[in-house]
Amino acid sequence: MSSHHITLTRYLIEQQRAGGRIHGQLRLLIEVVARACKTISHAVNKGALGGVLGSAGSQNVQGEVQKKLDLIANEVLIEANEWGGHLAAMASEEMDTIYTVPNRYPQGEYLLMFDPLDGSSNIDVNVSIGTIFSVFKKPEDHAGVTEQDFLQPGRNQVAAGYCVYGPQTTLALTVGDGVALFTLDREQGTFVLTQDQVRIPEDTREFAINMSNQRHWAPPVRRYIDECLQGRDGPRGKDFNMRWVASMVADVHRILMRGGIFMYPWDQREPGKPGKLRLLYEANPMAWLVEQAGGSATNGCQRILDVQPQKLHERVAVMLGSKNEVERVTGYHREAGQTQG
Ligand code: AHM
Ligand code: MG
Repeated sequence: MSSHHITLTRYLIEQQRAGGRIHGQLRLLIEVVARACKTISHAVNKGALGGVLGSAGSQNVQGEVQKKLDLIANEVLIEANEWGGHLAAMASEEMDTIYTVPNRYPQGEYLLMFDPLDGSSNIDVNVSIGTIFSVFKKPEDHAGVTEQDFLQPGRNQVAAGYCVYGPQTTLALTVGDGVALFTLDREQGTFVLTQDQVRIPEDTREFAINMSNQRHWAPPVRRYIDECLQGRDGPRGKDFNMRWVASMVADVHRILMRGGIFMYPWDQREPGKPGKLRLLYEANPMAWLVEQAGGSATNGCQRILDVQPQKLHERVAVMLGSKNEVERVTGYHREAGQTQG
């Protein structure tokens, strides 16, 4: 059968059969998340016609203005996931604290974390946005569920992915067996496998960073970007191209498809914050996807997946993508004696 006929359901059933890589409950969880992404995709597509654009007039716990679609996407994910019996609790970039599955539903053993609508600044201008998700198992040593249960290093993830709402709606998924991409077939209403075992080239001539922050960066990041900008006349001996969508999902998707390096480093605008992006909802799932596709992901000093979270909405510096470039910029941090990202 051609790969055009492998639906997400079939892919997951085959993963379940293949040495029990995933459990039936995890399969259900991933399918429910994918179904929620379909609903979000429809809302995104309707745009102004659906009355979903603009600000919701509220702020999240991190002080960011929430858009209507941020809240709609958050609701869709909660409603889809709370009743199935596969989850113990959820945490979201848009909620102050964890959301425990209500008592009226059975409690499962998984924890789901998500950024319901990533790239919020692009919602109203019709540029690609997405949903990012990450799944862990709840520690088994106690009953009930607490915020502490979510503070696990990213290497403990059992599933991670994103759905990008762009010209096509594409779901990227890993359950630890490489990265598979599924495209939403709108006529059929199903996600269809369109690429398996995605590989990120080890070398690249493309970087993604918000250059407007250049004057605030730390010396190792400045050095790396300065050398790229010098092109073939500089120490790198080759010209580089730059892309910045301002939607991490879209930037990471491009890197999965053709390579590149993405960076949102620490900068001195807010010296107390390690970076802009959130460890649990953004950095961890993307880092695992990138590693599963043969790339690397660090905070400049440490592998992202080894960072021990201290709090739910923790932020982290992010450098991910083509292996040799991520290793280079991480090496520049090491040479500069920087030991904390
Ligand atoms: P969000 O989750 O509130 O949308 O913020 C995260 C986004 C990322 O998708 C993107 O890489 C970054 O913020 C863009 O930031 P900036 O506007 O500083 O370029
Ligand atoms: Mg985000």
